[in-house]
This record gives sequence, structure tokens and C-alpha cells, in this order.
Amino acid sequence: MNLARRHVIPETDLPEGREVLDAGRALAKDWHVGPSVFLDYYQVNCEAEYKLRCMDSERIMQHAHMGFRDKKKSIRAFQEIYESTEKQGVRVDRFGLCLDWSMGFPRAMRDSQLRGTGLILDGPEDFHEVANAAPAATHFGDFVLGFPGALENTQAALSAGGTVIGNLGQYFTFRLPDWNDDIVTTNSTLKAIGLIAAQPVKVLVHSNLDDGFAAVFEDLASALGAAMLERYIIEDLCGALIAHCFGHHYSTPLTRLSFQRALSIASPNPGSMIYGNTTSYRGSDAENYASLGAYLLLDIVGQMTCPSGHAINPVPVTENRRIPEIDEIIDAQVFAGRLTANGNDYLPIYNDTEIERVANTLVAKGTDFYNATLKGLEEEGYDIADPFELMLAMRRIGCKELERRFGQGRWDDESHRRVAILQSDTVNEIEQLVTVNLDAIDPSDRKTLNDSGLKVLVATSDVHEHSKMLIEGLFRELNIDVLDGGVSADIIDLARLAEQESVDAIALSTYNGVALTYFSRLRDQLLEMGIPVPVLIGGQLNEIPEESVNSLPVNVEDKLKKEGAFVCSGILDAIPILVNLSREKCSENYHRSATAQ
Ligand code: B12
Repeated sequence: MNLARRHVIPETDLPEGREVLDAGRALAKDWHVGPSVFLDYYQVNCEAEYKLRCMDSERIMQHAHMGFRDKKKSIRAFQEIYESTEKQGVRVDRFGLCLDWSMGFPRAMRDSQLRGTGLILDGPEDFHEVANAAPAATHFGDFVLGFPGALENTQAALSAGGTVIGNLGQYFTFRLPDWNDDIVTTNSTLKAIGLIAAQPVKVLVHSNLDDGFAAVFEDLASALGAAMLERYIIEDLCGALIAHCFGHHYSTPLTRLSFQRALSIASPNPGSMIYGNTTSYRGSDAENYASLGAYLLLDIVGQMTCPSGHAINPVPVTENRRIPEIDEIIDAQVFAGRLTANGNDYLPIYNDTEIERVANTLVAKGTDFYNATLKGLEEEGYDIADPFELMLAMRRIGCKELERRFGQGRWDDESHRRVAILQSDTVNEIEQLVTVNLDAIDPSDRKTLNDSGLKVLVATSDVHEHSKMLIEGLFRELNIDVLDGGVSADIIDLARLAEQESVDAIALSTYNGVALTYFSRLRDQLLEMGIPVPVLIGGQLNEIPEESVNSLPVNVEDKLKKEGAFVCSGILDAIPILVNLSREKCSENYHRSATAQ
């Protein structure tokens, strides 16, 4: 990729970052942090103050996350979770809301957008109602900052008493369906950050690294360097404060604890929360309890030995199967409370020599990545003192290219990639899954596929791309020609690529609760273009039906099958389908050459 500014940002009339920030700042006369039950109950001006108080008194905060479409149910959940855990001697300090991705659009456009499974709040009144259901801080994280609707959503969040607002990480990696105007997205986000910076009380700009760079970087040194870049943008260029979150993808004790240590140096404001290690939830409830216990204990010991203000986040064990219910959230919180009570017992046997060593390496190499990126971008002609330009450049260049150019690991000519300083758990896990799945394939099927010359277009409908990475890794080992259809792909782009490249099949991964609508639209588009390419589909195959009474997503696998999709619950389900396709292709080729003779 050519990184020169004129290639990446060809627009000649880019708004000036300073002016956009000032426009946001000016709005502070009408929009400010409103009162809330939480602020009133604890007599604090903002959550940052509460966090510092907790750190001083060695209290470990607890975060509960929920994702119901139904507003009334969300309010009930706040109340029931708060009251029930309190009765059991556990305090939930903050609630996070899984807002729907359609919330990223400005209010006036929202109704006509593809909807996922999350909560949709219309105006400031809705925000206020939900945020004040219990005396716990409300974290407005997902789909607020980083989208075209950022300003409206930030205004509403502030007026509902929200003082930790995000999610900057999403700005860099998330794409709303059929929305390509990243100038409007950047404008709205930067204005919102200006408004936040101008508040008389401390409002933290939250960024979940795992929603942004950390999920895609192969090297944790790059992930830490990215936290430094975000801090530079928010604190040095915008005059606001940043609070980082991480956790979904950090599975091994050494990476999880070392990263927490390193982040407390790279990003020293109190952190928002350490997200649960949700990628380790792959099994039954009983199996997932092992993961819950394992990561929580690390996070608790991490807070005891190096308090960073992050709330711990006990994710209910049902989360890989469906959206967790209220009683399951309560169970996870009570579980965490008990672990915290026992946490001190682990300290006498805790030894952090290796953790310190790895954390120090991450800080050193993360700093090198940070410096190399800023220097490299400046040399390519970017104004790195302009937050608008820098944010847009980083978003357009993307994580993979940034890491390829400025990563600190040694470049390996043979594999055409860098050898990571500390490889991320995600990359390790995907590499292991490729091997395990490859070994499970029948040798005769491997031979058929190896000789097939099949060309498969691989894509995702949303940000979830681990399955895509796994599919690509496995298919390449099988000598299948893999064509990259992208992440958060638009239907029309996929169909055009399928036509241009005459692919034999599309392998689609989808997680956001839009499986049936997305597939039906894709199939209709392919048929309209006269290319009935088979579509293999996997992921979270559910959707909230139009006529739903409880607003919960239901499984749509049978409907997908009826509509003609090849439904795959595991990656190996693709093998017999591809073997059949290659046999068909082989016999078509045979007939074609026989007719030609
Ligand atoms: C990792 C993760 C993320 C990461 C993704 C990082 C990345 N760059 O990929 C992050 C943190 C960014 C994320 C964000 C969100 N997430 Co998420 N995420 C997950 C999580 C933990 C794992 C999914 C995953 O990658 N699994 C790894 C793969 C390899 O395993 P697998 O899913 O079992 O896949 C197997 C099969 O399904 C199959 N398969 C899958 N696809 C295909 C395709 C083909 C062709 C074939 C053959 C096979 C196949 O093969 C795989 C291996 O056998 C799940 C919960 C969970 N534990 O499963 C939630 C989950 C998918 N996320 C969810 C949600 C709601 C979101 C958000 C909308 C939250 C929000 N409000 O911000 C955003 C998405 C925003 C957007 N713009 O799209 C929900 C979806 C809810 C639903 N549909 O009912 C889930 C289920 C969590 C939950 N219970 O609420 N998420």
C-alpha cells in the first residue's frame, strides 16, 4: 500500500481538526454532565473521582454488561442485578450497555438501517431513564464515539450523567453497513470529543482496544503502542482524557497480567474495565466456568498488586450461546465477589518477576512502535498535529498495514510477516485451530480439495473476523484459492467480486444477528446478476424477528437452509460441501473438454 498522504487522503478540503474540536467545545454551553442517581448517591462529580476513591480504599470495582433490545427489560435488569447482588454482599459499581449497531447512525437515519440485537435508545430521555435505574455508573461505550451519530449520542449520554464515554477503539475498525462517509464519521466523533474536553468535570474518553487494534494486531507490542497513539490524539491533540479497556482476546495469564501492567504505564488514567476473556468461552456452561474463574482471578490479583482503576467484568457463562439473561448476570457477579474475597490468599504465592520483564519489554517496544508510526506518517506528508488528519489516516491505512510498516518485530522474508515481540493469544489460538481442523480431515477429501482448483470468496458481514482468519488459514492449507471479500462487507461489493473473479463459492461468517436478512439480500443480488454461487454461512445464525414479542433473537438455521444457504455450525461442515463442489467442477471441466474435442 502506498502510504503517501495524497494517496490515502486525496480530499483537498479536509476539515481542520482544531476547528471541528472548537465547534464541539462551543456546544458545552448547552450540553453538560447532568445529574444522576450514581453521582448523587456517592457524592462525586464523575466516575473518575469514584474510581480514584476505590483505588485508595483498595476496593475492586465490578462491571456488569448487558445487551437486551428491550428498554424496559434493560431498566429492570439494572434494578434486579443491583438489588440482588447487594443482598448477597456484592456491589455492582458500573453497568455497560450493548447498544445496537444501528445506534451508530444519526437518529433521523436509524429506522431504515439493518438492526442487530442490542438496545436502541432514541433521545436523551431514553438515555436518562436507563442510566438512572440504579445507583451504579452507566458506561455508554459501544456505538457512541466513532460513528456518524457520535455527537447526538454523546450529548444524550452526558446529559444522562454519563462520565465515561466511548468507544474510540471502534472508530478505527468498525464499519456500519452501507456507510462509506468516513469524513462525516470523523467529524461527528471529533466534535463529540471537543464537547467532552470542554466539560467542567472529568469525562473519560473510553477506548476498548479489543474492539479496535488489539483484536487484529498480531503483536501485543503494537497493541500497546496503539494505546499510546490514542492517548496522544485524545490528550495531547484534543485536550480530553482517555481511559483504556482490554481483555476479550487476552487468554494466557502472562499476556493478560503483563498487558495490564504495561497499560497502567502507557495509559495511566484509571481504566474503564478489563473486559472478560470472552474468546475463551467455547464450550458448555460448566466448561466456561473454568474460563471465568481463570481470567477473573488474574484480573483480581492484577488489581491487588497494581491497581489501575479497571473494574473487573464477570461475563456470564452462556455468552457464546446466546445473550445472557438477568439471573445469569447476577450469578457471574456473585461468583466474582466470592473470588475477590479470596483474592488476598493468593498473594503470598504470587511472583511477578516474569510479568514485570514482559511488561517492561511491551512498554519499550510499544513506545518504539508509537514513535515509528508518528515519524513514518510525518515523513509520508501527514500533519500529525491535526487530530482529524491523524485519525482518518490511521483508520484508512488500517491495523494490518500499520503493523506491517511500523511493527517492531523482525521481518521474516519467508513467511512475509513480522515475528512478533509477543504474539497475541488470538493469533496463537487461530494457528492451533487450523492445525487441529486440518488433522481431522479425511486424507481422501484433502486430496480431492488439493487438486480441485476451487476458488472461494471469504468475507464477514460485520467486525467479527476470527472465523474468517481460521477459514482462510485452513483453506490455504488445502490448496484452495482464497479470495479476500473483506470484513463488514457490503452485499453489492461481494456480489461484484464473485462475478468478476468467477468464484466457485462464497464462505460467509456473520455474528451480529442479521444472518437471514443478510443472506437473503446477498442471494437475491447474486440471482439478479445471474450468478447462483453457493453460499456457505456460519457464526451466530440468529435474528430478532419483526413480529417478536420478547425482542430476543431466535435461531434461523432452518430458514436459512430453506432459502438455499449451506449452513455450517463448525468449520469442518464446509469440507463435504466443498468436496461435492470440486467433484461437480471436475465433471463439468471433463464434459467441457470432451465437447470441445
Ligand atoms: C471475539 C468477539 C468479538 C470481537 C471481534 C474481534 C474481531 N476482530 O474478530 C469484538 C470485541 C470486536 C466484538 C464486537 C462485537 N460483538 Co462480539 N463476540 C466475540 C465472541 C467473544 C467470539 C466470536 C468469535 O470470533 N469466535 C471465534 C470463532 C473461531 O469461533 P466460533 O464463533 O465458534 O466459530 C465457529 C463456527 O461458528 C464456524 N463458523 C463461523 N463462521 C463460519 C463461516 C463458514 C463459511 C464456516 C464454514 C464456518 C463458520 O466455524 C468456527 C470454528 O468451528 C462472541 C461470543 C463467543 N464467545 O462466541 C461475541 C458475539 C459474537 N458478539 C456479539 C456482539 C453483540 C458484538 C457487538 C455488536 C457488541 C457491541 N455492541 O459492540 C460488537 C460487533 C460490532 C460490529 N460492528 O459488528 C454477540 C452476538 C449476539 C447475537 N447475534 O446474538 C456475541 C455472541 C456475544 C453475546 N452473546 O452477546 N465481538
